[in-house]
Amino acid sequence: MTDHRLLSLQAELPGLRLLTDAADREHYGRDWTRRWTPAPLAIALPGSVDEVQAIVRWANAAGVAVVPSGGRTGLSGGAVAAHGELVVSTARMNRVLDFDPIDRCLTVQAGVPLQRVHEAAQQHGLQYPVDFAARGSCSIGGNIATNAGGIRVLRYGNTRQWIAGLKLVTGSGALLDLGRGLVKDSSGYDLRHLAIASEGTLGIIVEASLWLTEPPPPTKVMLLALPSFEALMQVFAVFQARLALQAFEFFTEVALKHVLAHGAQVPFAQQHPFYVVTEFASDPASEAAALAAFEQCLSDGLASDGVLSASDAQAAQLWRLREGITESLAKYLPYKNDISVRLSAMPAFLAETQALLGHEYPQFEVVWFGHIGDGNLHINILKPDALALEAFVADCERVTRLLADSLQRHGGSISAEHGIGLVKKPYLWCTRSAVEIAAMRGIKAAFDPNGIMNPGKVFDAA
Ligand code: FAD
Ligand code: 2HG
Ligand code: ZN
Repeated sequence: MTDHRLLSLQAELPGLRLLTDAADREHYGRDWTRRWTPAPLAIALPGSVDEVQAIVRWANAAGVAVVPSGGRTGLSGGAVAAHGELVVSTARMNRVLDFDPIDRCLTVQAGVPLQRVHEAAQQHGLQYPVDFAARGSCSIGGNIATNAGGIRVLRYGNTRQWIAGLKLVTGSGALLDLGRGLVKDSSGYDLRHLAIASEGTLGIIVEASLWLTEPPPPTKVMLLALPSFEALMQVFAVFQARLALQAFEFFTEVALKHVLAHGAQVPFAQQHPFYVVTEFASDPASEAAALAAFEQCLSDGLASDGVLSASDAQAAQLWRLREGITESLAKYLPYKNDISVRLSAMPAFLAETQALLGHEYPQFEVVWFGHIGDGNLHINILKPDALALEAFVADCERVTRLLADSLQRHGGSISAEHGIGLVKKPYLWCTRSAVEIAAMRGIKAAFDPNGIMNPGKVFDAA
């Protein structure tokens, strides 16, 4: 290690774990996006809050930018370090610290993977209900920094709803203890909520207290085959009217083709253009209501086939058809859209977007899926092998500009759950007004006066 800045960091914190190998810099310098070439200065792996504070103070003095890094499963480039930044990984801050049965609150360090949070909640007879396919690798700090959603937002809400408190080392190195598990607190601005979805631009989340809830009821999963896109929201309305749903997700035949090629099992003898995975409590009343909803959809021509899970193993198989999509598409370097509109706007928005993408992307394979019950669509555009990444991205950005206009007209969001990062930064205007973006810049300046925290992510400095 010869860089004079790193020598000064090492001198200040002799016990700090620092990585500078090319392989480590490549590994820690990127998330699941593949558009940027990783080029961090080094990777720091602090083991304590004190070390995180000391690193941030050093970074201010040395003028080195800091990229907070969790599991790097992000899909928006938020954890990318491509300009000589110091990556601060929470990988070693991975302990469950406390559980309070009266508050039903689990306190963990930021680097704890989501799946470990699930397991810890279960050990106490409770549940942490935010869940999605990256559970084994993503960190709770990253979940908070992106306000992650997932497959049960319909029933339980997204990460924001479950954060009882968090500790944040701000861009100036101060330690803030926010929320503190209080159910009620009207003492001014709730800074905890500024840290949620801040994507590492205000500071580093080092600890979180999570509200836990009753364990989920035993559930059943139903897979429905649909004849048309137009049927999607109508099927949702039929099911919602008859029973409480835990999840309502959709995908297309094109998505199914990729998950099957990736090892999942064929669900129906025939192919269908659209599919829905829905989950509900397996009590007799809910099951009867779900079957009645299915019958109604069949007789109204809204569904063409369906299967109800007969075991947990079959339920997992059906879930895999939806949850395996992202991994099955990764090799095509997809351009990802993660957009949302209000449910009431969805039918008109769906029709418009289908027409827009059909017109603008005749040459690319377009894969639709997502959390339709939350008004959240994931539309992945697959890069043809023969096309260079730059040309592919340029064409996708041209179309995203049109999509952003449409989102603005429909009052939607350019990022429902993955965050803005680098990928969606050019389109923030379609969801946030100029005044809001100016307010965000002001908030950043208050937390991070020297602009060292994840610069260039979400929005550019003024
Ligand atoms: P990272 O990728 O490491 O970082 C994400 C952002 O948070 C970056 O801006 C980073 O700087 C910042 N950050 C990380 N840790 C901290 C910290 N301690 N303090 C401050 N900032 C920090 N997302 C969903 O919302 N719903 C889904 O259903 C979903 N499914 C997915 C499925 C797959 C297969 C994959 C690969 C990803 C999926 N994601 C999903 C996206 C991703 O998993 C989430 O965004 C997740 O919350 C990121 O967590 P992470 O620890 O990997 O964060
Ligand atoms: C999901 O819902 C994730 O599966 C990933 O949010 C979406 O890969 C995507 O575009
Ligand atoms: Zn999603």
